Amino acid sequence: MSEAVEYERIGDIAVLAANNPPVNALGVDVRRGLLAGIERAEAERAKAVLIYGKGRTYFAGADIREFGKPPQEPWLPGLCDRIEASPLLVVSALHGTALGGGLEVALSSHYRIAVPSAKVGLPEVNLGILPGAGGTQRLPRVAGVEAALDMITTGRHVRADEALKLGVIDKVQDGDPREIGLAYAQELLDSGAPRRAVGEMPAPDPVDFDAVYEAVLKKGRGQLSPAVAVRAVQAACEAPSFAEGMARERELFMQLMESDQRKGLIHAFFAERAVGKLPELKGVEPRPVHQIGVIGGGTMGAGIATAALLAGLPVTLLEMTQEAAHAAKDRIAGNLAGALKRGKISQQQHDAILSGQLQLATGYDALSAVDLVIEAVFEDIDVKKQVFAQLDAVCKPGAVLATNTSYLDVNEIAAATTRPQDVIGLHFFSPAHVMKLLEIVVADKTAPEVVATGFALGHRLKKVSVRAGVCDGFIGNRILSTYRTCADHMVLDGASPFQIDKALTDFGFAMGPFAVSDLAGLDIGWAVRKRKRAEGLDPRARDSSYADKLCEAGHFGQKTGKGFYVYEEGKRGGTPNPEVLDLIAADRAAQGITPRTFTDDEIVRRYMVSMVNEAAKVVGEGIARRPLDVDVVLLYGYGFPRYRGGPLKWADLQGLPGILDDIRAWSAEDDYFWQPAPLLEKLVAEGRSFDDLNKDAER
Ligand code: T1G
Repeated sequence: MSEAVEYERIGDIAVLAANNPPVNALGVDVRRGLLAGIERAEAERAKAVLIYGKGRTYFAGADIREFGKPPQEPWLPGLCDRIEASPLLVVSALHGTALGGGLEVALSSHYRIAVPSAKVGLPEVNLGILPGAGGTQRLPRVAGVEAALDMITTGRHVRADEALKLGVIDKVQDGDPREIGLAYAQELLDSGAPRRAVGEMPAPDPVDFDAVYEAVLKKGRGQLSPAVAVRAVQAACEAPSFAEGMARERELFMQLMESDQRKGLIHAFFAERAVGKLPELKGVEPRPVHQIGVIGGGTMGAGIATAALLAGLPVTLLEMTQEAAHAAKDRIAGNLAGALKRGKISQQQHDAILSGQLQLATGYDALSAVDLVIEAVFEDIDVKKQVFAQLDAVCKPGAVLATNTSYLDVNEIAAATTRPQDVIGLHFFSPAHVMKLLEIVVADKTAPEVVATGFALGHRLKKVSVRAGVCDGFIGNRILSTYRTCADHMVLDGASPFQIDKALTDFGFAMGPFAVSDLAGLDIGWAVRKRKRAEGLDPRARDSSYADKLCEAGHFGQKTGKGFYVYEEGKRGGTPNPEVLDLIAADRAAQGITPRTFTDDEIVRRYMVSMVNEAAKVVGEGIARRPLDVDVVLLYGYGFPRYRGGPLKWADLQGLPGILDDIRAWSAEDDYFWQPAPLLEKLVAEGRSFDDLNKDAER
């Protein structure tokens, strides 16, 4: 008997305890252990079997690391059928997160008990697949079709009390899972409770599956798994037998298993967990952070303060005047009111934050005792350097001095202090209390424990933190600037900004680049263009003026009601602004450009290839440690469609040689913009992929 499942006999009950940390994933050893345990219990004439998980959780699903490898017996669907078919009474006791194949094992048990804090779910669609061990057939039989469709197409984790109401579990009781499981199994034996095979329950009543399918497909914005899962649940209602329903589920499961979307989503799952693991931080202890300071109470400063307050940290917010400090407090109160409304905090927590946890100040001395300061003042290098000189004077030794700049030189800011080793960039994304991404910008002299402190703070604020080196725009904004420029070039050459936005939302982006600019404010891009022109543009760089003209007319996007789109009060989204097309036509004429047509495919290809090429430069220069770091930044900060895994995962799935060929072909028309990244050329020459680099980094 493998130690992945321990066998014990308590009276009439055989106890199978899963012991496969960290999350009792149903890897081959666990599956073999369960099968052997059931067979032994039957051979030793037990009357009942209890299945539970040791450690922090019941089974959290199939072992995702086994995906794509040759499957090993016993397969999970067959194992679930075997558990269900056992003549013994099988009981599962759930704690932690019973997810995916884990809930499927529980549903193949005859009875389920759970501790109140347990959660259950079938989140397979979030991995680009669907429940493949009977979940789409058994869940509708216990919870009904509507509830099953909701759980399966959303993948949401359902709390024990709701699961009880839905009939997914039979009893909720606090205590140790082994103890409550044993007591419940004995109670069922004593009461002569019958075996209750879910698979033998009648097929549930159907719903209008075509309508559900269309609605789910639309909501997925191109992601297929939730919609395909609807067809599997449909089989639970329409298949002539349970076994044929299972066969249909398997067929659809295998289709999705072969899909690029599955590869993209699994990559995203592991990439977001890998970004926090940096070899250089192994064994490096972060500095303790018990209270923090935030300088600047504008949108970003207030958002950062809110994120820290929501994580339970006392915050001292510094502004130049009382008036500005109170305006900052109002912004924070607005953010907290939103969190209260979304049920993220209780009224009590809300009040405690505003009546004590948050302190306002107008003098730097107020920051003398904090463990970490985050500066979020106006994006001007001289202003930043003055602020850091002041922090250097007042902050205690060992305090971490962080800047929230989104592109300025962190080395130059650090040099304005006598302790550059304590300076780091913590680049939050707006709104900072909502957006999960945090770029941790490591300057040349930043000490390892200061980097570790940045990651520890990111974890505490529930952020996905990614290490970035110092360059203009770090990882995200640098790559954004390139694919945004590519979009501008396509507009100059004949494409309409509205066609570009549509092509990229069809590709899966939440919004197209021009709608995003309207949301962020066109004045931001205008300031960047003016800064770059002032620094001196390379004469070979193409430039455009249509967006400047829009700004000169006072149109900054959503905040002024007009930009690339026109926004009406109370209406979602905008309608294309026809004035933009006139400005573009004038810009083309002024540059002597004869416009041509672009297909949506060409638009997406050029946009994506420009993104991949710049991303390869970012990795090649070491600004990003691994390709997966870039993928996570684009996924969490730039609305990149998750089911495509990120730009470099997309590139691998597309094939790097074809991408390099395109760049070389397009450099014939613009050899300044389309300069192939040396790393890309190297990988193609070696026949390797970005994923190979990710694997190298693990070694
Ligand atoms: N397989 C392999 N490793 C897993 C895993 C899994 N299912 N789940 C988690 N891990 C690893 C994870 O990579 C990390 O490793 C460590 O466990 C802790 O995870 C037929 C086929 C359970 C809610 O989708 O949602 O069943 O980084 O950092 O924040 O229908 O992990 O430490 O090396 O995330 O407390 C369906 C996926 C599978 C659940 C815990 N199941 N996991 O969250 O910790 S498909 C899922 C989670 C399936 C069947 C199909 C979360 C969690 P490392 P963590 P956490």
